[in-house]
Amino acid sequence: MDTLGKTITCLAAIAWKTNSSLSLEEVQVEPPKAGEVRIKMISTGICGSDDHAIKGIIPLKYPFIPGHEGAGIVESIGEGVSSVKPGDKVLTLIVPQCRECSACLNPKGNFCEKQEFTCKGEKIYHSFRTSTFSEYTVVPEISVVKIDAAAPMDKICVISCEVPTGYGAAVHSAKVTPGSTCVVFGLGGIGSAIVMGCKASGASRIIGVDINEEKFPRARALGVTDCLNPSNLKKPVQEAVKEMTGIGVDFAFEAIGLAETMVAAWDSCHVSHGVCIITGVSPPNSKFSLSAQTVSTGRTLKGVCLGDYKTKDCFPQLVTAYLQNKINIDPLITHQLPFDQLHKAFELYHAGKTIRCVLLF
Ligand code: PAD
Ligand code: ZN
Repeated sequence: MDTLGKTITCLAAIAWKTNSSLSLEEVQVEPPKAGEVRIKMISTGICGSDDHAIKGIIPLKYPFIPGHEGAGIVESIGEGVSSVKPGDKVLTLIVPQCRECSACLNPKGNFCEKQEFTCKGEKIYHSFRTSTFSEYTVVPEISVVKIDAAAPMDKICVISCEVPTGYGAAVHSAKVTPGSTCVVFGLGGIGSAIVMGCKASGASRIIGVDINEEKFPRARALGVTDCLNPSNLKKPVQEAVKEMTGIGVDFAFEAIGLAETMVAAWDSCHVSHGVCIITGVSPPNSKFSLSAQTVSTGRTLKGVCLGDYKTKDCFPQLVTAYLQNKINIDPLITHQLPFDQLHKAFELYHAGKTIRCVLLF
């Protein structure tokens, strides 16, 4: 391979400062060092977390190359890398799996402690050490996983974030039960995947909440039985949900990232056994308070990252489940655009037109 051992000059999207529009630039991608993997990206999704990072809601050090929901092919590997080889199809992992830290060794949860690494003495956060908005990227071996060679690379990137986060929150974290009632706050990429998981688990009623009614038809097609737009209600949305279900839902999910909708999700839960799952990511200084009395009656509040899946162990299994027609990721991807049309893709995202727009390299 003629790129082997050489620095590659390629196109990447750079966030230079908070809230500025991304700038497509030529960057130099060095060969992988020991323990690193260089990937030729094939596809990457635009996730709400990328938008949060660009806006500074998830604080990262500027300038950085955003993107984490990526699928690609290994171009070359550094010394000591054994789990992937050049030519392998891979997904990038926004949460790595080192298999050594206390989080990885515990059967519950997945929030690996090796989230950060240093570069030239500065701390770089792992979310964007995946940096998939680039034709080539270099990631640590713990942040990449080999997948089935039959995977369709123009779509499979959503199994690197949207599918495990949403579908996994419902089927793996909450373990939604047949015949149960659910409410999903936010019907974007993650919320849509949650709806899919609730439906697959046999929920009898799925209430979808969003301020953008353009999201409702697709949400209904995925399994939402009732749509609520809080802006059109004369009462707080949680009261509407309680009235619709008698005493509250069995499972509530928040997929927006706002303190007020997290509280609304909690208040929508059945007073005795309701489970409230938070997947939305909020700014670091954001806080919410719950009525203390509502806590002692038995409800559960749980934050969930990537559906609690151990990423390296489980993402290849999700890919296989898709290839075996056990999960259908296709309705979660509404747009596909060439990478150099990134700005158009973000316009569509900000206009609320997309569930997931996948960029193709
Ligand atoms: P998205 O922008 O596709 O969806 C957000 C949805 O929320 C949109 O449909 C909005 O219209 C809707 N919305 C916005 N404000 C309100 C409101 N006040 N009331 C009701 N609806 C509203 O983003 P996404 O689905 O990609 O991501 C959603 C969140 O999940 C975001 O906070 C992201 O950072 C987080 C996330 N978490 C994980 C994880 O593992 N925990 C992974 C990936 C994304
Ligand atoms: Zn994501």
